[in-house]
Amino acid sequence: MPVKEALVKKTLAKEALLVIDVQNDFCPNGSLAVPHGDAIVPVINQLIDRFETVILSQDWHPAGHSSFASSHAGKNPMELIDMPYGKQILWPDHCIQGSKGAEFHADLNSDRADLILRKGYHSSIDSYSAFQENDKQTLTGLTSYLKERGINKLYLTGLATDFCVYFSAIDAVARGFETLVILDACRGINLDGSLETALADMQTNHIKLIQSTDM
Ligand code: VGL
Ligand code: ZN
Repeated sequence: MPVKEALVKKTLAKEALLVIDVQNDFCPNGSLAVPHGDAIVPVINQLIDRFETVILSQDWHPAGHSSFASSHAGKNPMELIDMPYGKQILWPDHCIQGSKGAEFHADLNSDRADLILRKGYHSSIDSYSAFQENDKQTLTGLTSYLKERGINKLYLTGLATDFCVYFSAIDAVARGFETLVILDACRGINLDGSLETALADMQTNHIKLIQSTDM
């Protein structure tokens, strides 16, 4: 790359590391355990050391949340239901506000986070994305936060690749952020091929899929 172009690129890119939902309930022994979810913690900690701006999201549901199968008589986890905003997968109870399961993994270095963004706190709407809830209308405020700070490039990590990381990445790119997903710093749930679908859809949407070892 010519020197001038390199300089322009450097001045224009203001980056942030976004760490999605690295919480006990998504790790082994958690109520919605993602296979090997805890394996990403050391990878993310190394990345945190390299970024000036670090933002963590935290899935944060009230007890009895509408995304829990236990809130719907006769329904089991992983079944689909119709919500006013569309189809919703029902999950085991997870990440209940103030519970041990909702805490970040004990080894995650959360000290350097500028922002801890909680989501999923409205009883009747789930929120996979860190930008907007599943009704695709209710905003979390993250877009404004990032734009006010002049951040235009996002590196996504965390859990789960095919749900909260995926929806956050799709919403990020739709809002004009240059969006990269660091695959070895993510793990997926993979429900009926959801991981493969999510990876393909991210590529279609010009989200770069990279490895931390290539950075
Ligand atoms: C998530 C399902 C339900 C996630 C959160 O963080 O990917 N998945 N709530
Ligand atoms: Zn959740």
